[in-house]
Amino acid sequence: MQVTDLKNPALRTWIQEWAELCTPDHVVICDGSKQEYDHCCNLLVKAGTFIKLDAPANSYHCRSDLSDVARVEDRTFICSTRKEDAGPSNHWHDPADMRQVLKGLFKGCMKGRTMFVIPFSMGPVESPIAKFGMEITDSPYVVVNMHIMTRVCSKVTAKVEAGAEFVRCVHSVGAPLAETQADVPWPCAPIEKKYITHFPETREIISFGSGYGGNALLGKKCFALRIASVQARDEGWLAEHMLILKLTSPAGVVKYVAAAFPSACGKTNLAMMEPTLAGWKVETIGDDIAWMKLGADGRLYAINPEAGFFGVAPGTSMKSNPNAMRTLDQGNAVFTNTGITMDGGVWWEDHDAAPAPMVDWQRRPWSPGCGRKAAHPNARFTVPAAQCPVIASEWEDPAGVPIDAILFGGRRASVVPLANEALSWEHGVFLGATMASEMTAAAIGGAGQLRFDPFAMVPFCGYHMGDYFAHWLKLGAQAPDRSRLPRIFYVNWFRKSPAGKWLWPGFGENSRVLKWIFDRCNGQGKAVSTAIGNLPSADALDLTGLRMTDEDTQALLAVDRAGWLEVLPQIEAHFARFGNRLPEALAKQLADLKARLEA
Ligand code: O2Y
Ligand code: MN
Repeated sequence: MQVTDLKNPALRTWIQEWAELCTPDHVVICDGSKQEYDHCCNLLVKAGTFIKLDAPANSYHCRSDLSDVARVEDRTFICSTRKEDAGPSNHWHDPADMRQVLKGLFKGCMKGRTMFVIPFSMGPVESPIAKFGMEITDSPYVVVNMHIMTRVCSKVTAKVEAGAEFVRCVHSVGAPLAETQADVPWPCAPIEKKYITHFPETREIISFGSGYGGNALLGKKCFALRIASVQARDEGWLAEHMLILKLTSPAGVVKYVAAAFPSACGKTNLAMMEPTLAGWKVETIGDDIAWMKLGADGRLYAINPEAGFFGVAPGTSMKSNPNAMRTLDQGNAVFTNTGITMDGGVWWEDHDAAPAPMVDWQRRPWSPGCGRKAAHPNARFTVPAAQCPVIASEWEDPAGVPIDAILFGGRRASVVPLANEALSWEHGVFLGATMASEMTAAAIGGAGQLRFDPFAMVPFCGYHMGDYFAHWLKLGAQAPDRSRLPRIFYVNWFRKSPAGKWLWPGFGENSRVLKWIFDRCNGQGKAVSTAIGNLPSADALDLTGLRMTDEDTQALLAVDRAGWLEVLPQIEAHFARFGNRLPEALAKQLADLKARLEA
């Protein structure tokens, strides 16, 4: 299909205007076909970006530039008309000024390259919760990864042609090619020219200068979280940084759980977990993002808007996440910035295979003990979710799945117990709003200081987080039947003894906590009412087969009153950042907690 074939003038003009500004050599409208995927992979092999691997099947190794290896939060902007609407957690920029800056950068930026126009759906195309996007990009790497991570298809083009709404996404690696200039394997712009910009009022994303992950695959963090959080606020639903899992009891009863943890807390591992408790089953709906809407029956229904996993490779192993390893064994994956073994496979730190001489992520010779890491710490795999051996059969149900429990959590070596059930929806929102991890001694602020990441959304909320808290409260207040809303829990797998020993084994043993959560949602499961919430009573957690001392169990399930009282001023300071946009109800939750602790 040619641009001139497009009948929708809004779509056609938008593409033509960007093509006029960027001056690409060619414009291609993508169709999501296998030929298109293979063609882009071949282009990337020719350019030296990809190497076809011998194993797993139909998979590629990709290396990025040294300077382009992760999301760049300092170069990520929310360009709302009013600065106060972006809030204290975002970098704001005036939208008109930013458009001027971008116009300068995009002028001629695709010279010597092909402009691809990618029609994609976040969520199953026919789902009432799904939303469409069009991404203009000059990166075949983005085309390949969007094929895996979203639903790229001509059906979306047809729907947009027929008038369906779409989010306008524009991306360039920011590296035009002069007439005779040879390309490099990973074209990108220097850091000061990288701009990951969001225009929430017009639902636009414009990204310049980076080809990596969340900076360039605009369906993921930019659309499915930053823009979608604004759409969700305006339309009365939730766009969240949450995994979704299906939990089945030995009796065959199913509960669906959504869970928010900050990056690097094992979300993908939990989403694909192998329970150690006999007869229990965990299946995956999604590992990173959940879009949730109240259904006509008053329950909260969730879809995974993505179609693949963009997981962090280092640390992924048969111990930490056997189902991710099995998903990768099926092939059809892209491995970005991992090591390459001598037999044409991939390797990363904590991989199951013993380290042996290989080629590192920058394709330099590497051997164990050489003092460098073989994989970049943010090395990633992109792989279709459908290949996961524990993907739930209903993961693409257009209606979504009804959520029974919402989990929040962070890395807390002290104070916070293993599991805690909120006393109410408002208390649950308070737990989400006070999500935090402890900083290590090396981090600024020192050990014991908390880094707050409310709802794990600080890098991803497209508007003022005070208003975001209010939106969560409003959804609860407006629910037709509050008893049908999910119950909210706070979990902490990372508790340590004063001597620094992990108190909880984690991984598949987390199924013991999921069982208690399941029981609570089923109107069973014993809990003790405490000042901080409803905690599992010592006999409510199934610890059979675990060699835990009574002392450790007690430490995991106790209320550390003194510790909580010490934490309160940090919560107060955290809340103060939101000024008069902090909902009264959350200030009241904090005051009530203080009163209960001091009683
Ligand atoms: O560095 C990147 O671009 C990837 S960040 C990412 C990728 C997958 C899932 N979550 C995240 C995250 O930062 O939360
Ligand atoms: Mn994430």
